[in-house]
Amino acid sequence: MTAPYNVDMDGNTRGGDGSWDIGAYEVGTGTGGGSVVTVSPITQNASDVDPNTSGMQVYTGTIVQYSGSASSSNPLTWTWVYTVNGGSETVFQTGSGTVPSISFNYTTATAGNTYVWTLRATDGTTTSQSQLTVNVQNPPVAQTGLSFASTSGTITSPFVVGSGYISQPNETGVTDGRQCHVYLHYHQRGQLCDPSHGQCPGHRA
Ligand SMILES: [Ca+2]
Repeated sequence: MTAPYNVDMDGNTRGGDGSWDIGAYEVGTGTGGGSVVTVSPITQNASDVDPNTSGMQVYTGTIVQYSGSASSSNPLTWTWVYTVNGGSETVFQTGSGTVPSISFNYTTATAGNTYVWTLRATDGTTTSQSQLTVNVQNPPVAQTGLSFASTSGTITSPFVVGSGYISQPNETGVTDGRQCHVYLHYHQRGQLCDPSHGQCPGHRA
């Protein structure tokens, strides 16, 4: 509509929030709108790895998905932000409409850090937010022996997993182009040695 019919008696643009409101006033914009923005609590798909410490703890090497939602009768703009150890805010992702879940990779470099995640939503007038505090820890190190659960792994054909073993049901050779890569990542202090090849360097029987 052309002026002066495009604004209400308070000067708010009619239809400015995407809907043409019934009556003399545009609802939801300006000081008299009384808009309500609701933001749900933030949830994450990783469990609290340290039940003996208050708050939420995750291990390094974990990719954690964060979810939340925001609602209002007006169109919303949302922002996922985080701080590290009380520092300034970093915008992780922002947009409008439905709030998407996000994934964050807690690399080994994040050990010992405290992250505060914030999901913030605004309709231009009212802003609401939810927060979740997360402490990042190194995963536990095997104390005795060399048997411990791997934190991650990928098995590809022709290898299969069954009964606690990795095996290959069909024989293949080097000429078939098949290769077996075994990567061992361990945090045990000392040296990994093979007793069948005699004394290990630095090892005293
Ligand atoms: Ca805890």
